[in-house]
Amino acid sequence: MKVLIADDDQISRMITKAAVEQSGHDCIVAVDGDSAWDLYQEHAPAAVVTDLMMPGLNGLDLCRAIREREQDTYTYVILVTSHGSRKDVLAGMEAGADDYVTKPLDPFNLHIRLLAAQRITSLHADLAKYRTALTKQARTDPLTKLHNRLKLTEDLGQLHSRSDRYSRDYCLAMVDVDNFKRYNDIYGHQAGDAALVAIASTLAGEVRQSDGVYRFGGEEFLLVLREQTAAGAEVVMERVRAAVHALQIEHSGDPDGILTISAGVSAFADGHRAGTEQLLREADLALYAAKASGRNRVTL
Ligand code: GH3
Ligand code: MG
Ligand code: MG
Ligand code: MG
Repeated sequence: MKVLIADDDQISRMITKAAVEQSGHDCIVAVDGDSAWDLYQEHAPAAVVTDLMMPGLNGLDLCRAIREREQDTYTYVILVTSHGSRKDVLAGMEAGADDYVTKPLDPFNLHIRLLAAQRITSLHADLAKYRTALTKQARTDPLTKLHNRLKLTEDLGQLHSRSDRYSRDYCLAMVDVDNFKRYNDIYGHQAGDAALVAIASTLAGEVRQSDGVYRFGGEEFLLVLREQTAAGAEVVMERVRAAVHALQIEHSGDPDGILTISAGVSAFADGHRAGTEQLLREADLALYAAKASGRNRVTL
């Protein structure tokens, strides 16, 4: 572990440093609370062993500052108290310390506490990893591996407020697979799933890295095209439509004999700075028009 030691007394510092190193950990040493706080922010140590009484920022202040700042990582804090009075210990634990040792420091005593520190910080690290994975999983569609609707809501909210504030354009394209119910009926649900996966990766491959492709529902996808005018979005979506057609997925239940998509586009632009709900509705209406006028096409 990386261990930060904070003590204003030189002899105590040396004793603590020797004990921490003897326990097999790397040391960063601070001569007072303020420099400890600077070093903490710079090095993100796994554990802190701090003196209680220091000029400037004292051990309690340091504890509070650490607890206020930390988010995904956990820092294990051990207080070193001079007299071990109950009042000091209580104040320290209340300020966020995990444990304490008393001076004169017994290296063995510190060693076993650092073992606990290691276990706790590694548990926290596992937890953070788990949380990150879950957050990602909750926003991913398991079939297509595209982002799902939850992620869309979050991303679109962000993009919208930024675009609104800085007067930027963006477009939405609602995509729906044509005659897909019949496709499932003819080729089976598994083939239907495979077709959705192929279409999803084609959609993702045809737009910019900065654009977003989301599975909106069953066989519906939503594309978020950043920095794009309606005319530009129409060109992009026409290319996307052609790319799906070019997959040449056979569909005997379709008039062309090929599995195709239709798309409806709406734009957030000067003169039309509608809210996200409204833009989604508009894209959906445009999609409906694309379906009504024959499918395998893009409508604004
Ligand atoms: P339209 O051209 O008007 O869109 O006709 P459609 O048949 O595609 O429209 P409809 O909404 O009637 O049917 C959608 C079909 O999509 C029905 C449903 O079984 C299928 N579907 C939705 N999600 C999935 C999925 O995850 N896997 C498979 N295989 N099929 C799905
Ligand atoms: Mg001191
Ligand atoms: Mg549909
Ligand atoms: Mg459909």
